[in-house]
Amino acid sequence: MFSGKSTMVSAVRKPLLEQLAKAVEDGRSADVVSAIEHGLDVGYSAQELLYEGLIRGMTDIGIKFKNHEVFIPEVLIAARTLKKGQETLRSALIDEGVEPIGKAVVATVSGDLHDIGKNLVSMMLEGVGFRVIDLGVDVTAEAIGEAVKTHKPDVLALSVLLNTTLNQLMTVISYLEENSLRDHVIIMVGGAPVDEKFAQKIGADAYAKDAVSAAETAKKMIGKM
Ligand code: B1M
Repeated sequence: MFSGKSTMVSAVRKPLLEQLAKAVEDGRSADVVSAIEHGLDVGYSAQELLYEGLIRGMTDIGIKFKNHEVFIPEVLIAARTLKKGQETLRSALIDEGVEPIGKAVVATVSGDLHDIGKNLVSMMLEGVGFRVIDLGVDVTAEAIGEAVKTHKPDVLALSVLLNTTLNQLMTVISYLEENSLRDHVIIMVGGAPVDEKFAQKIGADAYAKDAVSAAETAKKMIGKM
C-alpha cells in the first residue's frame, strides 16, 4: 500500500500522514509499519510521523469513543497498533532526539487486581505522547512512593475498581505527603467507584471518567494543551 520509493512532493505529505492516522484508527498494523517505513524513506521526520500520524490516529479514535461511535475493543486494537508503530519509529525518534511530552507513573492500588481500565489509561497516555511507567496491579503505597522518588513523574495515575480498595487512594496520597513526595506530582484518580467529589475530598489533583479523558486531562494538567 505504501511501497515504492519517491521523491518528497508536498502534495503527498498530507495524504501519507492521514493514511497513517487512519491505519492506527482502523488497527491495521501492517499498513502502519509500511507507512512509517515509506515515510522515513521519502524524508518525513520521525516527529511528524509520530504526532501527525500515530498520535493523531489515537486522538481520533479517542474522540469516537467519547461520542460512543466505537467501543473499548476498537480502542484497544488501535492502542496496540500505535505501539507497533512506536516500535517501528523508535530508532528514528532516538536519532532525532524527540522527547516525550511528560512522564506518567500508572498503577492499580493495593488489594485490587483489575487492570483492563488501567491498561487503557496507560495506552491512551502513551498515545498522547507520555512516557509511561506502568507498575501493574495490587501496588502498595510504598511501591508507588518509591516509583515517584525514582522516576519523578509529572503525573501519577491511580486506578481502582473495588469499593473495598477505594480508601487505598487516600493511603497513597497520605504516604506521599508524609514522605515529602506529594508536591511535585499531579495525582489523577479514576475507576468505576471514583467520582469527581471523592477525588476532591481526598486531595487528588484530577479525576477522569475514562481513559480518553484521563489522557486529555493529564496533557492539560502539564500545560501541553
Ligand atoms: Co471484578 N469486580 N472482582 N473481576 N470485575 C467488578 C469491578 C464488579 C463491579 C463486578 C460486580 O460485582 N458487578 C465488582 C466490584 C464491586 C464493587 O466493589 N463496587 C467486582 C468484584 C466484587 C470482584 C471480586 C471481589 C470478585 C470475587 O472474587 N469475589 C474480585 C476482586 C479481585 C481483586 O481485585 N482483589 C474480582 C475479580 C475480577 C477478575 C480477576 C475475575 C476480573 C479482572 C480481570 C482483569 O482486570 N485483568 C474482573 C472483572 C473483569 C470485572 C468486571 C466484570 C469488568 C471490569 C473491567 O475490566 N471493565 C467488573 C464489572 C463491570 O465493570 N461490569 C468487575 C472494563 C474496563 C475498561 O472498565 O476498569 O471500569 P474499567 O475502566 C474504565 C473506567 O473506570 C476508567 O477508564 C476505563 C474506561 O476507559 N478508569 C480510569 C479506570 N481506571 C482509571 C484511572 C483513571 C481514569 C479513568 O485515572 C487515573
